[in-house]
Amino acid sequence: MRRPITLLALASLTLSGALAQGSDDCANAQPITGLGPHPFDNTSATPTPGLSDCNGFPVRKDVWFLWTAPNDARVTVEVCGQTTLETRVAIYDGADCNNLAQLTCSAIDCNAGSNVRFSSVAGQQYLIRFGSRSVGTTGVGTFTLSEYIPSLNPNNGRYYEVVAENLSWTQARDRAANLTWLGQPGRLAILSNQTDLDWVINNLSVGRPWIGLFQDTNHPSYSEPTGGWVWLDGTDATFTNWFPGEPNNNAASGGAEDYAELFGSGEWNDAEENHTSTTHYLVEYNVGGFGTNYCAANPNSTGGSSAISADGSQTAASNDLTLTASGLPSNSFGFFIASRTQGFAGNPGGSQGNLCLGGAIGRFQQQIVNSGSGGAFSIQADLSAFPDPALGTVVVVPGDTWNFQAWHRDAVGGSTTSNFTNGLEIIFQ
Ligand SMILES: [Ca+2]
Ligand SMILES: [Ca+2]
Ligand SMILES: [Ca+2]
Repeated sequence: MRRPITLLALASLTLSGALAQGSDDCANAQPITGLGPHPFDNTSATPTPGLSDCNGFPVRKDVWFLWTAPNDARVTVEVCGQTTLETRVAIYDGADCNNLAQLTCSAIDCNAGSNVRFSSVAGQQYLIRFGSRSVGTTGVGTFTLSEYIPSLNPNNGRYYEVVAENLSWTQARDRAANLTWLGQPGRLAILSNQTDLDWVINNLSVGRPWIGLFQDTNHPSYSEPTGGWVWLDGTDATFTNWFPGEPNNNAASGGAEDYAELFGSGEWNDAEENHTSTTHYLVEYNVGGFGTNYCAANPNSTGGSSAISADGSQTAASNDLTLTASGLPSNSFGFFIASRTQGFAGNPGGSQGNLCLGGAIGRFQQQIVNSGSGGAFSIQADLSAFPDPALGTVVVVPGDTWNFQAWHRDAVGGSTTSNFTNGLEIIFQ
């Protein structure tokens, strides 16, 4: 009589495991593979004791999955339309339940269009911890894993991504720096000219994100509320787009407001570091770009300042260097200049801009270009024939350091003048 009961008990256990749709315990996390929908059921799940690591909140009545990533990608976990349960989802790198390395965690608010997203590496495993947001609720449904592709801004070659996670500015900055896309690290977006800002507002649903702008209280021009605002790349905020009455350094808590958030209108507000209404953060990936910008550009007639960037290859032998100037006034002529030496001269020859090169300055004069309607131009720079005022042309070799800038025409107050981008230093390999 005992034998059938034992078998029945065993069958019941096996059946229960197969239909678990997520394991109650991390140590037995249910293996899943592939993109697409995966069923969950946390109706009989119990809490993981002491694990309130979702920005200070627990993932209640959690069930665990161990997902093996099919490829390198940004991956979105989405539940909206697939369950009535208000969920909270945490993602951990690897399979080690004793040393959980959290990548992200968030409540998913379908009214706000939010989701949870993380970077995956082919063949690596990730723990997905799925549970309820509110006390006393449980549910069933599916969550869907899909590949996410950040949006390319063709004007500047950068990819953008809005992340829905309610973090402090500093937490968001650090999270962004740990994201990767096409091999490039992310950063909170630098919207240092009208062109880049307009593209973001016209092409992305931004929510209410943090951006890469903060007030440096050690800056020589620091003063409240408007002085000392700098971007994460170290450049001063010469172009600004504050909401009327902002910045006001006037937090509801009574504290300082030294961090910038972006409104859907494109306008900015200074906010306190832990501002809870800032529910998203805006990430940019400077894919393909290399070199180091230096020497700030003065604002041009767009209200913003222009910037120079490089892509292609940093290897001299590849002879593949594209120089791009963006944030320019539309339909303006210009050209690129190069020197082995950095320098600084304000308003040279009556220009509105700063010359950031010194020494012998050569001009890629055969390549006069026009910024067109997009306010940007670029050239292929021939590394076998760099301009040199004394020698005519020189060949770029590994170990060479070169500095670049673009000069461009501008029209200010009805008179024709000129301006410069910031500088860019490249060390060739
Ligand atoms: Ca559990
Ligand atoms: Ca302030
Ligand atoms: Ca404010």
